[in-house]
Amino acid sequence: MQQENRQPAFLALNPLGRIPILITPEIVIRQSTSILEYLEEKYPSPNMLGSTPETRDLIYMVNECYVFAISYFDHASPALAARLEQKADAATAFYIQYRQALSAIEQMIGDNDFLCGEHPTIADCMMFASAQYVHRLYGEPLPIDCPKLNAFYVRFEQRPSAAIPEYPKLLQEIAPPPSPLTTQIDRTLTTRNREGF
Ligand SMILES: N[C@@H](CCC(=O)N[C@@H](CS)C(=O)NCC(=O)O)C(=O)O
Repeated sequence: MQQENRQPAFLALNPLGRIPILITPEIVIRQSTSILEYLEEKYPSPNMLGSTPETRDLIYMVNECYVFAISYFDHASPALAARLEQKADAATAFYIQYRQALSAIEQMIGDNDFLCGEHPTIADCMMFASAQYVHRLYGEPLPIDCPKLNAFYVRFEQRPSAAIPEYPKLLQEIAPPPSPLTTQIDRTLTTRNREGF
């Protein structure tokens, strides 16, 4: 990888060295949620921001869920080992939090076409894009104990806007196989669930 996001020119724009980043002649935005909010405010019709506390709660839950997922991969993925000191304990802790957040989302959603009801919101964009990234890049599908989220994923994947002709080869090359760590944690979570965790 070129690691362009670690070069001084990029770090001057975002000291965290993270993507995505939106650069317009007027503004630089460095967080995926605020990028979506900016685009929605610029192109407000149809309204995808949602106006209820429930919608906002779900949007922030989805965001948090994938911060846990990203943090898990930061500590678990061999592809990222050169970038930070990886700790197996941190990987385990973040993976458990990721799975707990997925369970919370599973409980917050219904069986409608979209996560917040009959109309799409940015919660759908964030949830699908993040789940696809975790699935296609890191080989981790959504867990089977989240049937509503899985059904949402399959539905949303059919939408023309969600189609990717081919997953970028470079990304496929850096994707590690599903890690034994995950299997081990899955076993622990299943046992805990049985015991009322
Ligand atoms: N909270 C940030 C998270 C951004 C983030 O962690 N991006 C990851 C990819 S999804 C990244 O830049 N990884 C590459 C790296 O750290 O070098 C957001 O939602 O935009």
